[in-house]
Amino acid sequence: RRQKRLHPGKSLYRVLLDSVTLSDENVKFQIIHEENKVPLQVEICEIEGNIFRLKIDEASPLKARYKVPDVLIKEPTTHRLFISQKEAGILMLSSVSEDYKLQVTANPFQVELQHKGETVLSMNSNGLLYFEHLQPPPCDRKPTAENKEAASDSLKEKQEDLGLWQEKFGSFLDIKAHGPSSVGTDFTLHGFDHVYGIPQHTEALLLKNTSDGDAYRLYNLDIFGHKIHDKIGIYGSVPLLLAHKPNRTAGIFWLNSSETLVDISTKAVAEHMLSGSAAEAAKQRAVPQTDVRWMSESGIIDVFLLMGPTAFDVFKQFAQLTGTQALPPLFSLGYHQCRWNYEDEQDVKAVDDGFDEHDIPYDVIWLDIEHTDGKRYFTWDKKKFQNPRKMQEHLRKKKRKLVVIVDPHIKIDPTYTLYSQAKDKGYFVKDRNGQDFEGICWPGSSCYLDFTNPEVRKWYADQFTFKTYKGSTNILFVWNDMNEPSVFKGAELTMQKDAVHYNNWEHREVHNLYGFYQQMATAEGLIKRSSGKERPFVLTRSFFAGSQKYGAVWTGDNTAEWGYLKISIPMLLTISMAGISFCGADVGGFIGDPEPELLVRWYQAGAYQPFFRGHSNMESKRREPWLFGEKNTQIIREAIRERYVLLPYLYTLFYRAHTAAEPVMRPLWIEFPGKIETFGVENEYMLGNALLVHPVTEREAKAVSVLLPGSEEIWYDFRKFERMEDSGTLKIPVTLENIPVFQRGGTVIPLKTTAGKSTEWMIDISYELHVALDTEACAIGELYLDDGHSFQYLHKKQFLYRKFTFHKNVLSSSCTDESGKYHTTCVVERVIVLGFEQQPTFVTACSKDGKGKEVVFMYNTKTSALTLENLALSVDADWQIYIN
Ligand code: MIG
Repeated sequence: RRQKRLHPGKSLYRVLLDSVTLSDENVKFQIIHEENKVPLQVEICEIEGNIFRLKIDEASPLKARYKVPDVLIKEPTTHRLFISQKEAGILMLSSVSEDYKLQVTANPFQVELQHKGETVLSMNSNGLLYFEHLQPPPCDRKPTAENKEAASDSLKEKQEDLGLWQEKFGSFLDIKAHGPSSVGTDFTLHGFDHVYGIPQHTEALLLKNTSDGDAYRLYNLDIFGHKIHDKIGIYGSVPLLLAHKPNRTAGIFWLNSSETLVDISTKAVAEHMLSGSAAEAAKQRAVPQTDVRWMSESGIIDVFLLMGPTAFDVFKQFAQLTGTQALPPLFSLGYHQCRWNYEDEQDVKAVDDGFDEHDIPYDVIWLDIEHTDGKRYFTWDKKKFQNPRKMQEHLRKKKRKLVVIVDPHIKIDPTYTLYSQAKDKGYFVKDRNGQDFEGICWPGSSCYLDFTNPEVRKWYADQFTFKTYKGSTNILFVWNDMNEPSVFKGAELTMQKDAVHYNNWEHREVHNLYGFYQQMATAEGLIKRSSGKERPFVLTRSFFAGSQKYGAVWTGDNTAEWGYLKISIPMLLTISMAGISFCGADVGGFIGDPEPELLVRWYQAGAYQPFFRGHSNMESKRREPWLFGEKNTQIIREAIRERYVLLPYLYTLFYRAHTAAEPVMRPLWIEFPGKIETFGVENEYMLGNALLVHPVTEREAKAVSVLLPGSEEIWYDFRKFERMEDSGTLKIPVTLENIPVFQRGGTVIPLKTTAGKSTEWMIDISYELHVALDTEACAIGELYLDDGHSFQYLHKKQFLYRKFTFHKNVLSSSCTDESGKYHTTCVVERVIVLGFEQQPTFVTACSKDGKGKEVVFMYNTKTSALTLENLALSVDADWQIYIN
């Protein structure tokens, strides 16, 4: 409200050019506000890899302001900037390469970032830089004339209205011990009219223009039954915005963990063309422009400008700052069966058996809050789970895993060791009076662990050791819920902003980081219990920039309605673009009961999304995949089996996400950055660079309209292998059996030849390659392989990273990373070449020993698919197949 009183116009900030200093790390100078005269310190630096950082803090604040810790993986490596001009009110900074220039205008203060003469973005060009300097509370102030006036009644009332020192929210009073401390500024993205990112909202892929009062909000909240198309923040926040135009992608990463609002306005501005003749000089061209205004409740301005120039560069730049996706254990890419709740050991066993009886693969069964002794996490309900170890041994024999829920609130109960220990050690968040903050949650009155404290995180991590966590085994993994944090009867169902954390920071400063820290501590705990050997799996509901390092996220309590299936696609794409590849939505919809058709469609979509879990609410009817009649069971089985067969490809994509920050699930525009028709597409997406997936999100659909982008591309039906006649928008007939999936020409996809009961049952199953030829009759693809669960790939380089190339009718398998070694007896059994123009006469395979072997083949003249059978070519060796 206070920031919104500042309207676009001339900024009152001006640069004190005398204060400019230059070092290897940065350029510093002060700016001053014409009215309040409070100097701010500006720091600009160039970070390796086309990133610029701009920090603004008070030059001498009353006390230190909050600077987000632990999100950047390291202090970024900087390049020295050069001052190329400092006169006439302009400070010109150049990068070493001189490709980038930062033009700082002194009065009013503005920064313009140019790349090879093109202005990409500018800051404060709308004059919305806003910075509330810390002040002593009114009662401490010396009675100057100004303050006397401020104390006068009418003004006091006005201040209260603006919530400077306290603010009411319903029946809650937020006392702001440190007074107003809001910060904000605007950016103009020149030539851009497509912007994305800043999850999490139940919103469209393309960010919309906001008007007064409907800014995108970044404030982690537990909103049960959240609405669709709403800009209120839910569960998690990543303050990263991407902007795209055909020849460039850029990103703005606003590193601030307090409540943040983002206003967006896209418009066309008239650009005068430079030209000779007077008549032509009058010509104007409409150039798009997007203005983005960031407003945070507290902290400092610390913003990273990610200059791309491609989307993949932006992803790398963001990962360079916040880390890449953790490589998931392979089992976690299988199917997960969850429910609130699987009641007891018998129920778990019966559901597990049900999957085998119905021949449906799955990897993990989940236990929700009812498995505990009265919502005391790390314990078991002694009646329902009398022998949890035995239950886990049973699952282990079936080569399956267990995930249990562990929430951050701790039941107030002196006989509960976790509570009494944490209480004694002072590990809970405090209220404004210094007492342990008490809130109501599942267990009743609860306290909240202060995960912002490193000592608390260490202690928490230690709770996961097998000795301490009674009844846990190494097939048990963890789910962190309610970590926004959710506080029943709290303001907006979360913790009061004046609660106090480690080092005396108020909750308002750290709010959006709370869940990030819990997942961090949990993941560390799981790694620790295995003495650093095993990869953790932790699912979290709340997240922040960098959460990708710790595991997976899901989109929370969606509803069993078609609209929620539909919106899950842009929601997952947005989370993926914000660095978190391992994401999913509850299959079936959490709240309510899906009609069977919706459930089937949801399984079909989920099978082609990164995190694949069926889940349902306590009040929902049972929903195991075999409860909806033989036909639906059959279709769901098929969808899940397709997922399992596809795992080699998916795992390889996760390796790429882990090592090269490429999102697993990606919007079309990232793969086709020059094709404007893809920029807003959100009803289909790419899985890696090879598969285009179009979930069916309408009831009784007979056909869907699919965009196959790129006039120079060839697309193949993923299941029937036939080449699509055309690219462009096609009407594709659909049945309930499956959803449209296409393979892009020029790619090779590794698959398993069949599915097994779980990922662990599939280790020895042989591989199949789908080689889809492009217009040049070429294709290329990869396979990444390791033990699927340990860190040996990292510490001992125990992995295989293979490349498959098809060129001039030769398919070759070669090594992409010689440093990796991993022994497998697995073979490539079958190869299917799609789009092979004519029937071959003979085919030979040559492995390393040089011996050629004739290959059995089948050629389908109708689809032009060539199938090579019984190959038995080692996965870990070089070989070639010659087609004549
Ligand atoms: O408000 O633990 O989003 O997945 O089943 C309900 C019970 C609390 C919310 C989670 C949901 C979970 C449920 N939890």
